[in-house]
Amino acid sequence: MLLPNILLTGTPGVGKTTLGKELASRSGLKYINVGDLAREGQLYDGYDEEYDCPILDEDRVVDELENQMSEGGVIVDYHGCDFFPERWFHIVFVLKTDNSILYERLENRGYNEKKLKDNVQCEIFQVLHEEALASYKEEIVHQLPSNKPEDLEDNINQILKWIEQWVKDHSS
Ligand code: DAT
Repeated sequence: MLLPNILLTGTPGVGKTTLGKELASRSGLKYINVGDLAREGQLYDGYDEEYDCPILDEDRVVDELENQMSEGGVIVDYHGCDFFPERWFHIVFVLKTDNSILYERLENRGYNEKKLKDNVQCEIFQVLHEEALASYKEEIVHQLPSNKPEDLEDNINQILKWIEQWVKDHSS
């Protein structure tokens, strides 16, 4: 059976991992967290002193994922989306969280003041939405609210329906 590939993107803390894992368990699609994949494979290219984090080696990440992506049925989670091949994804969801809620979530993660401010600004300026629109066809990019548990439930149900329809449309 042919299955679609889904990209979940958005500022850190908006709920990509929470949605991705739940969606995978309910749909049977495979969940891949690019941050975890990079950590496990040490797919890094240097270190960013300002943000105190390793720099992703985007080419190696793409190489690592290529085979699975061409098979289909993968949910990818990452707070960036401009370096993935456009052809990989059948749909792109950009999660959105209100500033005050996001601030609290990132504070709970123990982010320092600069990282907190930069990430909340990233959300205010809709950086990931712009990046998604610049990288994929407008008609496959959708924003999803991600503030409260009911949003999570709604998003899961909406995406499950979309997957079901996609599978129907692509079975012959
Ligand atoms: P991300 O993967 O985008 O960094 P996450 O899934 O780790 O985000 O979620 C960050 C925190 O927010 C985590 O404590 C779970 C919580 N959260 C996620 N989605 C939520 C929602 N719809 N309602 C309430 N809390 C949510």
